[in-house]
Amino acid sequence: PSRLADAVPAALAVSRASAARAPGIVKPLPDELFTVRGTNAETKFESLAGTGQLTPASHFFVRNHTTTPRLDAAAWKLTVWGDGLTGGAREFTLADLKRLPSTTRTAFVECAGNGRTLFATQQGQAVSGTPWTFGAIGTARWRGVRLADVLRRAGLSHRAVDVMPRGLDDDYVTADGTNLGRVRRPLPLAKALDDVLLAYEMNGEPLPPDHGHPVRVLVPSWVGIASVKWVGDIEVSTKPLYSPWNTDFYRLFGPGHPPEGSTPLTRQTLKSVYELPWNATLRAGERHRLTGRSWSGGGAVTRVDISTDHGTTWHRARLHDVPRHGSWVRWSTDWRPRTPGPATLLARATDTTGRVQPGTTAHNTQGYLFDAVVRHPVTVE
Ligand SMILES: Nc1nc2c(c(=O)[nH]1)N[C@H]1C(S)=C(S)[C@@H](COP(=O)(O)O)O[C@H]1N2
Ligand SMILES: [Mo]
Repeated sequence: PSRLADAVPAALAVSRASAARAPGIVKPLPDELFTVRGTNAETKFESLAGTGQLTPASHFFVRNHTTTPRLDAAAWKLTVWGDGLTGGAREFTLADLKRLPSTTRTAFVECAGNGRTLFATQQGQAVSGTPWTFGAIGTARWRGVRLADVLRRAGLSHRAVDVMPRGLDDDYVTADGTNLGRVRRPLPLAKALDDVLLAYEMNGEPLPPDHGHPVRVLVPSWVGIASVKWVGDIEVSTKPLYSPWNTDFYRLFGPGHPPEGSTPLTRQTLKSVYELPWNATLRAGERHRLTGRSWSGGGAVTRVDISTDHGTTWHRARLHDVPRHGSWVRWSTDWRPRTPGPATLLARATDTTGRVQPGTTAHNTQGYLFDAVVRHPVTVE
């Protein structure tokens, strides 16, 4: 036992002791920050209170189909290949990417299934998939190179229509034993050339192992599956590309949708969440400052309305961030509950496209894109 070990603060020692384990996630997952769900770790939304606009890597949710691979940045290479290139395949090392002009942007990554359990708990509907509450989202400052610059350097043909990044993590085998191969999802060329990054930094540090080290794709405002981690190759094609991640998954299925599902999901939807535990207890007769966050894949959130009387009356929350597309806004509101008993807190966002969160979300069997106003239960004592 060294002096250094003795010097570990008691609080940290306790959180280590109560850290759950997810098979294959590298970073610590202390109970106060994460709920482990299979191979994934969901951020406890209340733990974001006071973290600022950017989610520290220590708090950022992890969605792994398998396990975090340990990749050597010095040996890593990106292969760009396919009939959508004018020449042959091209390889890029990390040093090659870092020699290209860099771009930095703040963007959230949110799983398409974030909020999924609310289909069951708030709407009484059965859905399949990881039972996330609201913590399958984080916002970070990403630095990297524009995918457009890499594709052009690789010799992009004017006939290319789709690109498909693929991860270097293990093949994904479903519960029934079907091997779907490595995680990969096509992106239309128009989006790939617009604002997509090959990111090598998160919040000013090299990408941590769990978030795609050394390089991940970052597709602003789109469902998280588009932001392929640990990218190893990108196919560029003159024909539309398919993978299970844009055919069997990440489409809307169920009544009201064609048998093959909707078109593949692209932009994220609109949500508002309180930074408060579910069933939190609040004292009657005291003034509470309630805080939360709202975001939209469609545009910046410009307005958040609050109701504590089941939607009879609404008032505006104070916004604490400049509304920006692709990011979230923090907000607060003061509440002095008078009578003890159960209460429900509502928050409803509006974005620059004029979209407002609805009262219910149309059902889809895989529970994607929940956007309804959440009825957050609390107890007043
Ligand atoms: N290679 C690879 N990329 C991946 C995944 C994965 O399992 N493997 N999961 C995807 C999904 S479904 C989401 S929601 C995001 C999660 O990113 P994070 O773990 O950095 O929060 O990564 C996406 N990229
Ligand atoms: Mo996801």
